[in-house]
Amino acid sequence: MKQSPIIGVTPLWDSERKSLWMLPDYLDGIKAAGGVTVILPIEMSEEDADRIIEACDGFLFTGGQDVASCPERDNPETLLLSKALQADKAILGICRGLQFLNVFLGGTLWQDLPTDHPSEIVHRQAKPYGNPTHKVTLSGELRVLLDKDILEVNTLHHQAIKDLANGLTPMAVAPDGIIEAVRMENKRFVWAVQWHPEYMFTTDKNSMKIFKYFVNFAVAYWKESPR
Ligand SMILES: [Mn+2]
Repeated sequence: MKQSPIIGVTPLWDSERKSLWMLPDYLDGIKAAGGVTVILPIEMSEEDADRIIEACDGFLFTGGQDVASCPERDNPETLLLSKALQADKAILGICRGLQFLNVFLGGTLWQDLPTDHPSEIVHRQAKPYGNPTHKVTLSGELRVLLDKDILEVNTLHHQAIKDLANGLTPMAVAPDGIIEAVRMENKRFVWAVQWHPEYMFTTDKNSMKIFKYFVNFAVAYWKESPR
């Protein structure tokens, strides 16, 4: 029987309908990399969160609302992230997921790039979202994983890291200085990217490599404590 790690995915929140939702691309990326996905709840007690942390081998923190603007997401994600970090589970953040990790650890954000950090680089591209539109310069483990210095990425954000939190190391920087990927020191796998590999993995092998690397770390956790 094939056994795959379980990746808990933070749901998106529709504030008009008061409803959870999900973009299937996130789930598809994890699935293609060999993980089983579970969409997490919005409301949970501390005990619920402990049980969820036990049950999942890794966590994907998805994109969406500005950090600190959506308590429906900020509250459960704060609880989950603190417990997932404590348990040293595999964590991948995408877009808001990167910004959330930075703020959680004490960093700050540019609230609106066109207003607060204007540059030549357009960080909020038009469709199709699978097309890369700006470059990032890679460093550290991400550079090693992808075996290249420059990566072309898509970009769908208007906020970005301003002051990097202590404990985070940059792994990709845009030409205007915006940090677009980080990893957390002293953890087995806590990575986050500002771009959207879930829109690119079907055509871009670099995006697939990031999902696979994440899922492979989750496999290691699952093997340590099989259910
Ligand atoms: Mn960007």
